[in-house]
Amino acid sequence: MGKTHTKHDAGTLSDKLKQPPPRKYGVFLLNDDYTTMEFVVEVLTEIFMLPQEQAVAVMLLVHHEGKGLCGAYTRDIAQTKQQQVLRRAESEGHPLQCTVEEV
Ligand code: TYC
Repeated sequence: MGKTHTKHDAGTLSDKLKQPPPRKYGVFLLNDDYTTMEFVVEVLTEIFMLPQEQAVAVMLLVHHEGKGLCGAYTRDIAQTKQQQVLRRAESEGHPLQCTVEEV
């Protein structure tokens, strides 16, 4: 490891290849009786960048099963997506809940 690189700093490609792959965190939406289907589809297309058809499929899965995976990311990105969902839901008056867990 070069002198400017710490234990956690995979500076070069060769350093990076020696590191374990980054852990992945899933962002999940939870069902409720009040959030509109339209709003959930909007969240899935605009925050998780799903195509419309896939967004509708995930929304319906959450509606029927109670919980569904929107995407898997590094921890920082997963937590940012969760905050974006919660902030948008609260500002538009929806009780939509969103969780992050290691997958
Ligand atoms: N169950 C909601 C309804 O019938 C729709 C919904 C789907 C809400 C997914 C939240 O994560 C959710 N309006």
